Amino acid sequence: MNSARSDPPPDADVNDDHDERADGPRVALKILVAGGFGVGKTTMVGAVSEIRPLRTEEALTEASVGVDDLDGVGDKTTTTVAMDFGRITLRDGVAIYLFGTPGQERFWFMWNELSRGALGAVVLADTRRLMASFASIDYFEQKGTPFVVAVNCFDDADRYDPPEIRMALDIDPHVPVLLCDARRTVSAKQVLVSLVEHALRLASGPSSTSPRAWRTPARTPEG
Ligand SMILES: Nc1nc2c(ncn2[C@@H]2O[C@H](COP(=O)(O)OP(=O)(O)OP(=O)(O)O)[C@@H](O)[C@H]2O)c(=O)[nH]1
Ligand SMILES: [Mg+2]
Repeated sequence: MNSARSDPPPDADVNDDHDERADGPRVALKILVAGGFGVGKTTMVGAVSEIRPLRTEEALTEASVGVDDLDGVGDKTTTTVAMDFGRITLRDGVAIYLFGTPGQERFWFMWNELSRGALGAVVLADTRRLMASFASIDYFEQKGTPFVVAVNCFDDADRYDPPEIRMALDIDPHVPVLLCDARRTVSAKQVLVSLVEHALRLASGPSSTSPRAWRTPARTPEG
């Protein structure tokens, strides 16, 4: 497997001027960027990372045909086979270590490894293929891991309001549903801040993330 480093995105200027770097961050958090195949996970990690992101992209080959659902992913030619890794330091001395998960079903076994010790997860979704993100939502619900759902607004996708997305994905009222552009640093960073705030709220209040018995379970890495 080739682990390729890629150039930082042109607008990856997050915290270039922050004061914490010399002393290191006071708090380090691990966050996952999950969601279905091709929803923009690698793009989001690259958009916010202040270091050159580690990527494990491999070419989509003929072997994918009939195995992976390639509908609606346009001219995508590569896929994450292990993980993405990036880091962002917030201004208050909080470093976030970002782990992007693989989206293809055959690499789901990585999710258990990657989710160990995570504060929470961003579940990215694409309104053209909402089903692709069901498994991630079920996975974090079952684990009791705090998560937010962030709809990556692709240019050629129909726009829906968060309440419509919440209903379509059958998401609990306490789970934040956001719209974002995974390519944009500011937008992606807002999603991360929302997740940290959500996780802190849950940690300071009574737990309400237990799985709902009546959701038809999707297949997940544990199921
Ligand atoms: N127009 C548009 N294209 C995007 C956006 N986000 C990602 N893309 C493109 O969509 C494709 C898929 O993005 P990736 O970031 O590789 O998706 P992924 O979720 O990591 O994919 P897997 O790891 O294969 O599951 C790439 O060609 C991106 O350039 C977006 O917000 N808008
Ligand atoms: Mg990827």
